[in-house]
Amino acid sequence: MLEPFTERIYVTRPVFPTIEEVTEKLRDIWAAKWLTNNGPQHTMLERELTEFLRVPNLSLFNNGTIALMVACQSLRLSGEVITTPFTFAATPHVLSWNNITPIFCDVDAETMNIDAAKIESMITPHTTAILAVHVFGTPCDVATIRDVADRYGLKVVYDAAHAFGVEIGGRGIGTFGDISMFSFHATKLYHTLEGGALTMNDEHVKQRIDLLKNFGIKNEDEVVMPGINGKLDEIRAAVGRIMLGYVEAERQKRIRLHAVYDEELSGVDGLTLMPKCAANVKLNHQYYVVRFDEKIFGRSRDYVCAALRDYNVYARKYFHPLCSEFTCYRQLNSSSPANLPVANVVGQQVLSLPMYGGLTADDVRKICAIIKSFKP
Ligand code: T4K
Repeated sequence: MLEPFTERIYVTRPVFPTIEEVTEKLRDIWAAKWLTNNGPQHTMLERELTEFLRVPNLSLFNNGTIALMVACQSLRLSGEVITTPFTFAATPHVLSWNNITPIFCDVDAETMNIDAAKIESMITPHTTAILAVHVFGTPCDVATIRDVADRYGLKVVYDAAHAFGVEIGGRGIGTFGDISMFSFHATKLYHTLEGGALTMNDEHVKQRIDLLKNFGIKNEDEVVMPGINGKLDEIRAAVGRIMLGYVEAERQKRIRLHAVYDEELSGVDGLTLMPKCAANVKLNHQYYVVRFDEKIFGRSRDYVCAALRDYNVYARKYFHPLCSEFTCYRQLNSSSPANLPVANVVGQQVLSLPMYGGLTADDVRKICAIIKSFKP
């Protein structure tokens, strides 16, 4: 038996800036005596991220979930929204919180993203939008989604929580659809501790969003819509400005680890590795996921996940259970397994392996050797 790791290896670890860099920024904030509500750090981070993500407009938020809630409000979505069951709980929950019924569409067997070819069959007179997720940073089939949305007059919102810095043909992923949401949670490639953003091509949509995230307050005398508090504070904005200096180096480290995983695991019968994207797609390598076909590999994903813990490796079953299996959604017609054959298989097979710049190539080789040792 291989030796277990001496310390826990988690699925991810946040990138930490130096204490000195943070202290320096805190001094600036203390000097400015400004903590939140559109302060100077916030203004500068919005500008810097707009450029970094190659988008025309961006609005910062205190987390990705509130940002997505506001996105739905800003487009006045209602009725039914077609989405994917293979995502984090936040995606369908924001629809429910907006009194919208999530309609689950099956996913593509390769990318694990919403199967764009199946969306049309899910449209009813109540459908107002498509909420697609670039799961694990792999871009959705944006052209087909735009086409079906245009033909039926639907809005398109992308949950790009996993897709920070992803580009298609040099175009920021946040420029596709009406609105895209990014999460800047600590576990993401780029973070502001907690935080998020919406990006949009239409400047008027940004204006609505900026009102909605600040209680609908237009000025001291006017509140023009029922808004919420979605504001990012100065300390998190300052951390975000520092973290922009770290993101490319972290991405490069993950590119190397991704290559080691590919090298060590390709050719193992019963494993499906990360999908390959078109050559013009710039990926962020935030996650590394593998699918285990029990019939061929000889062990189930659940077996592998549990057995890895004996070696101190804490991989995660992102995303299992499917959102369509949650007690709050499983009664929906669209949640029936017959409607979601591919998603149900993917949900049983998928495992997110450790992926963060603090890992060494040897760590990854050892994780792969442990996995391969499970094969009967
Ligand atoms: N849409 C999608 C598709 C998403 O994936 C997410 C979030 C959202 C929307 C919502 O965005 P936010 O509102 O969160 O901005 C984590 C994250 O909390 C969540 O942001 C993320 N997706 C999801 C995929 O993963 P958990 O419950 O798995 O996190 P947790 O606490 O188990 O952390 C995972 C591992 O990370 C830990 O085992 C150890 C490590 N860790 C974590 C934290 C917080 C650290 O080492 N240090 C830390 O500070 O949800």
